Amino acid sequence: MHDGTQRAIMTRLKPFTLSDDQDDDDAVGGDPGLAFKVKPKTKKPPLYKVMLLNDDYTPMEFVVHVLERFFKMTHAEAFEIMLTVHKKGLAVVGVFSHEVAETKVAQVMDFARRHQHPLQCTMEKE
Ligand code: TYC
Repeated sequence: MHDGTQRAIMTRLKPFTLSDDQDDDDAVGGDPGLAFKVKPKTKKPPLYKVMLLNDDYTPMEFVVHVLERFFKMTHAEAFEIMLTVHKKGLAVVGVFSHEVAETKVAQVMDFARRHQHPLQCTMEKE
């Protein structure tokens, strides 16, 4: 699950009669009351927004560096997103699988802690 693989779902059909559904293309077996079809169902894995939160102490240049380093942004992109966080309080900096989002959050939080900045990074299901 959660990996985009196909799951076969057994779907019960209404008993069919001669007047409807005469092609029998979705019926398996001879007993109408026990007719099933196999419906392949694709399930997309959930995605998670990774967000940076504003604070009054983390230097702007540090946030720009974080965005370049961990989110592969250009300097111009990073500067723009940093300013959005500074003005609005937070911004989504990327959307990832659960595992990648968790790794990004941990990397940013660890990097900020090591540099003694209070920068906060969180994730939320999209
Ligand atoms: N508000 C900070 C300052 O004025 C800059 C900042 C931007 C901090 C974005 C955190 O996620 C952040 N130095």
